[in-house]
Amino acid sequence: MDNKFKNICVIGLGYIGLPTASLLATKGYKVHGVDVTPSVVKTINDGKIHIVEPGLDILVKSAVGSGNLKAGLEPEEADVFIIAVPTPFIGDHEPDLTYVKQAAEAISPYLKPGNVIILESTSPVGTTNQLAAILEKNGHKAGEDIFIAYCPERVLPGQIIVELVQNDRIVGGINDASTKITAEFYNTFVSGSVLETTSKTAEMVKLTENSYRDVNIAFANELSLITDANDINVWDVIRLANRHPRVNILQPGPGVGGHCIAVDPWFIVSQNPELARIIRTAREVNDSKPEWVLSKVRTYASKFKNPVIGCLGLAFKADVDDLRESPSLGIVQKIQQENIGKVIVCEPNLNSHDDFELHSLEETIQKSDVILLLVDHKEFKVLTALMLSEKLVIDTRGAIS
Ligand code: SAJ
Repeated sequence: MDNKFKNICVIGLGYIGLPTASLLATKGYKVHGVDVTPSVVKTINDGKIHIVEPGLDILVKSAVGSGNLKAGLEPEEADVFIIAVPTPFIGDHEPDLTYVKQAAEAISPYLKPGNVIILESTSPVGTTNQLAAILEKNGHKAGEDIFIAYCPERVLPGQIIVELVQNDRIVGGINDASTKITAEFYNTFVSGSVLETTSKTAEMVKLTENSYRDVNIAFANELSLITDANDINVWDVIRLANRHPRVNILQPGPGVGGHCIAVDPWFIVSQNPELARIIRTAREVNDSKPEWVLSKVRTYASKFKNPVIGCLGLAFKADVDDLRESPSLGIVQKIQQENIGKVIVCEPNLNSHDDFELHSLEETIQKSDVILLLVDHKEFKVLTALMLSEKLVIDTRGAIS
């Protein structure tokens, strides 16, 4: 490879770090991946994966097989350091930057002049400057000897491998020199455009993208409550309204899940509590949707002496096995806890679940009085109202034709 970046150290081998590390390894970089969990390190060094994402198994196998990707518990010297660690919230939706700070301390002893340090984790505005401050405190000249930038990950779970290469990237350095050198690095493996800005703007862009989606889903979810109260089919309303050239409403569901859209808008709210009124309300609207679904289940179940409730889907969205922050899982757990009825679960993307025995679609339908469709997995899209004419149906996703 005739570019100045040769060795890459990726901190955090989760949903973003592992695909990124493997992709870079297959592009010819020597990649050292770091994770705090020994079993994750071992799995990857065996050429296997600990998370499910289409195409990732093949990518990791070939990256490890080529000798270009190896994993370890400690960082190593490199030309580029990529930090892709979790940034959850704690308490009253306050961002928790512990893992970013730990990563900064962990790489500090390995940094040399000319190194590029990139933060990809979704972060509150100002985090990249905090990262630079930690490295400064440890004796590095940020922006002069070492270059520091924020480049948010923007990939959609389920399409990570394709979007890692094709998506446009936003690069915001702590100074111009940092922006330029980081953009140069991304241009070596990204086919989309690499757009340059400041670190604070790049941080805000990432939070804006996910908040925009959350607000738009909240609009659809609120609409679903209003139409239901007025005995109007929300899916018809949205389909027909979307035929207007300047209207594009998203789809209602049982709530918003995953580790991104349900989390990131709070970073804006927590930094701007007085100003972020729509963003906060959208979070509240989306977070209250599972309770609305549960009230429907209670009403329908009350029509039977010993109700059996067939729950279709546990994942946070269609065609993935990811249960993190899943409103569907939360709803099914509540039905069970409240003893609203006997629960039968079908989740075609999982082989097993600790709390629930999993059943086939046919068995779930056959044994249930109430059918609660929670996720629009492709396996459920074959269902029609006619097939379920003897059941009471709650279709939170409009998947049943
Ligand atoms: N959802 C709806 N109705 C919709 C669309 C989504 O109820 O019309 C729900 C889904 O069922 C799910 C949640 O929203 O519970 C989030 O799903 P998603 O597919 O909208 O997004 P994620 O969380 O899988 O990925 C998002 C993406 N961000 C945007 O589309 C702006 C992705 O590009 C980001 O990289 C990712 O967050 C992230 O890591 O931040």
